[in-house]
Parts: sequence; C-alpha cells; structure tokens
Amino acid sequence: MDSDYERLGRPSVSLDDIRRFRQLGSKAPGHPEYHWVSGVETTTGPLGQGVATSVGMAIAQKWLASRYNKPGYEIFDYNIYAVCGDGCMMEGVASEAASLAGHLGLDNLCWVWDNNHITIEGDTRLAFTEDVASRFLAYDWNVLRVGDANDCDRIEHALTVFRKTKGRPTFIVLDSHIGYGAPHKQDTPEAHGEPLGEEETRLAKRSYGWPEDAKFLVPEGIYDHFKAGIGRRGGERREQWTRLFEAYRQQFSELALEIEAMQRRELPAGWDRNLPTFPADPKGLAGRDASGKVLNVLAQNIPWFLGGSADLGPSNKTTLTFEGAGQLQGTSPGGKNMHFGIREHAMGAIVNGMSLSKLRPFGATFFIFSDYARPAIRLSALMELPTLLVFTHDAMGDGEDGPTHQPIEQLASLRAIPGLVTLRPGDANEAVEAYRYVVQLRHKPAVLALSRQPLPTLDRSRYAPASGVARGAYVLADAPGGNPELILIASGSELSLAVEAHEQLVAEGIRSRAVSMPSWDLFEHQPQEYRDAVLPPKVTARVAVEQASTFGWERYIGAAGRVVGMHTFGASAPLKALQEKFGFEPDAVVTVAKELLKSATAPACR
Ligand SMILES: Cc1ncc(C[n+]2csc(CCOP(=O)(O)OP(=O)(O)O)c2C)c(N)n1
Repeated sequence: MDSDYERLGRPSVSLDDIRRFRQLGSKAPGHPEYHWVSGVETTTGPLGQGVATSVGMAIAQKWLASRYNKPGYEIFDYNIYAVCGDGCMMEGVASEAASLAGHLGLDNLCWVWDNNHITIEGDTRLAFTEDVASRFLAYDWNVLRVGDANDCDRIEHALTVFRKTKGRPTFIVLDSHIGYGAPHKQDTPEAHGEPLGEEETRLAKRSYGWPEDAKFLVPEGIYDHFKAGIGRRGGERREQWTRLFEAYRQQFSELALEIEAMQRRELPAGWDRNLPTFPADPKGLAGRDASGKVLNVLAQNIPWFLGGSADLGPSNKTTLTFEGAGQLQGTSPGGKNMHFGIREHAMGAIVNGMSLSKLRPFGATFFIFSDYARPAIRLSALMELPTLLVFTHDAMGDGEDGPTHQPIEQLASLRAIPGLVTLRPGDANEAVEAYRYVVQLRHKPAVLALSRQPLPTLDRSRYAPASGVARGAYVLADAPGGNPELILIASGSELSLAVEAHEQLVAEGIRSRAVSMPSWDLFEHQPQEYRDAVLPPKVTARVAVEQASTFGWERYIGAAGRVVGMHTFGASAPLKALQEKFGFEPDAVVTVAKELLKSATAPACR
C-alpha cells in the first residue's frame, strides 16, 4: 500500500526489515501500520481499536455486496477475520462494536480471541474475571471454543463452522500460552514485552526442535512450500476474480466504473451537482441545517457515500431523507442511514473500517462527544483515511444543556492532531464550501464543527465569497481602501459576531479587517505570501473571537493580540444570557478591539 494505492508484485516486507524490527525505516514497525506495507489492512496498537475497525469492514463488505454483486457475479465475497488479545476484550470500544455487530447479524465477521490469560501486569485474574464467552452469547454472537491453540484441526473446524453460520458473527475462544515453548517465560508477563534473552531463546528453539544457533533462519524448501501453497492458491483466486470482474465490466459497465473510482478514492462525475447556495438572510440558518441539506445532496450524487449518527440524527440533522436512502440494518445491509447507537468510540472505529474498505462514510454526534471518538479519529489521521465526522452544537448553542454539553477544549485538541482537517464553518455557505472541500480529500480525515443555532447567512455580494473556506482563512471584509490597522479573526458561530463588531468599528472610523478562519490546518498549508496577505505581519493589533479554549491562538494574534474566548467551562442558561456573561456580544468585542488599539498607540513608558 502506498499513496498510489495497492501495488502488487513486489515483496512487502523483506527479511532485512524483520532484522531491523522497530528501527527507523523498517517495514516491521512496533505495531502494524496501514500505509506502510501491503497486507496490513489497518493500523492497530491501541487495544480494541482493530477489532472495532473490523466491524466497519464487515458492514462495508455487506454494503458493497448488496450494491454490486449480481447473480453469478459475487464481486464482493470476502469475510473479515480479527485476532484479538485479552486487552482487546477488556477495552470498552470492543464491547461497543461487538454489540452493534451482533445487532446487525454480521455473519461475515469472525473474531479469534487469543485467550492466554496474560497481560502486562500479570495474570488477567488481577482485573478481569468475567465470563467473556457468555458476554458474546448475550451480544448474539455464535461462540465457539478451541481448547488448544496448537490444535490445527480444531481451529480449521471452528473456522468451517464460522463460514457456515448465518445471521450471527462468530467468536472463537482460543486457549493459548504466551511464550509457548520458552521453559522459564511461558505463561508469564515477561513473555509479552521483553526479548526472551539469548539463553531462553536457545531453549525455546530446542523445545521446537529448531537449530539453536541459527538466526532469522528460513529453512530449505520454505519458499517453495509457500509458492506451491498460499502463493499458488492466492494467484489462482486473484486471476479468477480478475476474470470475473472483466466479465462483470462487460455486463455492468456503470457499476464497474463506480467500483474502480471508489478504489482510487475518486468521486463520480457530477458529485457536486445541486449543491445549494444560500441567499443572504440576517436570520439565517443553523450550520447543522445547512449540513443536512448538503449531506442529502452528496449522498445522492455519490453512491458510496453513507453514514449516520450515534443516536442524535434528528439533532445532528444527518438523516438522509431522499427516496431510496433506506436504513442500514441486518436485513437491509445496503441502506444508507446508519444507526451507530450511543457508541461514539465504536462509531469512530467503524467509520475507519468502512473507509479502509473504500466507502465514504460519515459519523455524527455532538461536538462535545468527539472526545468519546477521539482515539479512532487519531487513527484516521495516522492512517490518512478520508473519513468525515459531523459534529454539531459547536459551542454554547445548546445553552440550557450546560457545561457538560458545551465544548471548550475540543477544537484545540482536534486542531492538534497532525493531518486532521478541522473545519468550523461560519454560515450556511461556508458549510457548503467546507463539504465541497472535504469530500474531495483522498488521504486526510475531516471533522466539521457546526452550529446548533441559526447563524446569519452573510451577503456575499457585500462580503468575500465563501469559497475562501478552502484556504482555511480569508479576508471576509476589509477596511475601506484596505490598509487595516486592526484584524478581527473568527470562526463558526462567532463569525457573524465578528462581522457586526467590524461594521461598528468601521462606522467609527477604525480601519478594521474581518477574517473568517474556519480551519487552522488548511490555512497552515497555504503559501507564506497568502498567509501574509490575510494577516499582514505589520498589523499586530489582532483580536480572535471564538467560543472555545483560547489555547493556541497566540500563533495568529501574536504577543500583542487578544482573544475573546473561554477560560472556564460554560454554564446552563439560555444562549443569550451565556453570550452576555462570557462577553460574546458585538459591544464587548468592540471594547476589546479599542483597548488593544489604544495600548498599541500609547507612548511607551520611560
Ligand atoms: C488502549 C491501550 N491501552 C494500553 C496499551 C498498552 N498495552 C500494550 S499490550 C498490553 C497488554 C495486552 O495484553 P494481551 O492483549 O493479553 O496481549 P498479550 O499479552 O497476549 O500479548 C497493554 C496494556 C495499549 N497498547 N493500548
């Protein structure tokens, strides 16, 4: 796997890579990393994440089969296998995902639990004594047991039962011994994370009947054995599939084109057809409402664009309402409306699994609960997957819900994830442009933070076009004649507030410029000249307005600037009262701006 997409016909990991295990540049890194070697289907390492991702892969396989398979043409006919450890069984994300997999009856999914009873601190009895098998039975999985990890016949039998089981995922409990064959380390935590050591390695090799002194030994005949076995079988299967797909292309050319575009992460022609443009409107539209309209257009134009919410669809406005959108359920695996249930973490991982299978999935919840999905979002970025998370209620717009529901540090925290595009559009047209941008991403995930409350739709005949969103920040309104002495910078829900303050300042003869900055990440990627044109270095009087943690804003406002932001958690009250309490009103912003200008022009103390 590389940025040109899977390339076949060359070795993925060399023996030398394995010799250089965990060394810089080795293709055998500490944990399996997608993008680094072909054959690694997902990055794992944070326990539970891999198995949760496998549920997304299983959902995707069924969705793909449902849309593209035709009688005699089983184009998508694979199963998904995941091997998991005790740690995976303890992690909540695995339980969330297993619960949904059971609900959806994903009979294409098989988890094999390496039940060796050992984790880092010792025996799992230290902290883990539940009956895991019963738990999975309760999730409505088919639970099988193989009492000895070395019993290949029993393993084969269990896998055969899996392949024959319909309507339920399969969970195989495989009893095993960590460090098997190492006489002093077997069944101990030392076998988990430390090298066995020279002597113990020798003894382990002896117990296998392996040459004791040889290192990185590939015995005579192994390559031939592989070539004649897995190699030949794999080659034949691939050829068979390629022939089938060629025949499929003859019969179903449109669908074949879709499959190929999807594999390359390209969009179909006309993907942006009917994207709305919203007329100026002082009352405006909520970011979530604009988003809902755009999602419904995109999901119609892009056949493999689908998703849903963690039980907040009506609030996130993510429900796909067009005819034929359908529900994605066990009995209708080809639907487009997903219901993740209240399982944000699993949602993040499932979206990753779907994206790894080349669909364009989205997940949704309140922005505050992005925290619950964050580990999976981080992995989307690490894997360079074009996933999309739609987070609504971007600030204090949910007023009465109070501080538990009001995001403060979430923006700063997501902005800190390398490679993640975090976008907080400031009006309905910026929301459209945000989607237009992110849906074209092929190797980056994106997060949208959208308002709950209506935001004025800015008059674009008066202000700069919303297409500036694609550059991360743009001059929305400038000082008359240019040459500003003050810059107001805002994003999302506070954009119209900054515009009002700007108008007031200009009316008072202050040369103010209003900059809309929906995405730090995109702005950082612009050439220096562009960034300097938007934020001229010589203008040091800068005020950022954002209903969120002020953390990080120094980079744009400099040492002399001020942030109208949040320094505490929010509070439970109607939005208007909160705006007043926390200083998010035009007059308050104007006051801060004037103070700043005054201090900048005050004579220096002697
Ligand atoms: C989310 C997460 N928490 C903690 C760790 C650190 N960690 C790595 S391995 C491990 C123990 C895993 O035990 P098990 O799954 O039984 O693996 P085994 O000992 O069989 O190799 C822990 C706690 C991690 N990788 N991911």
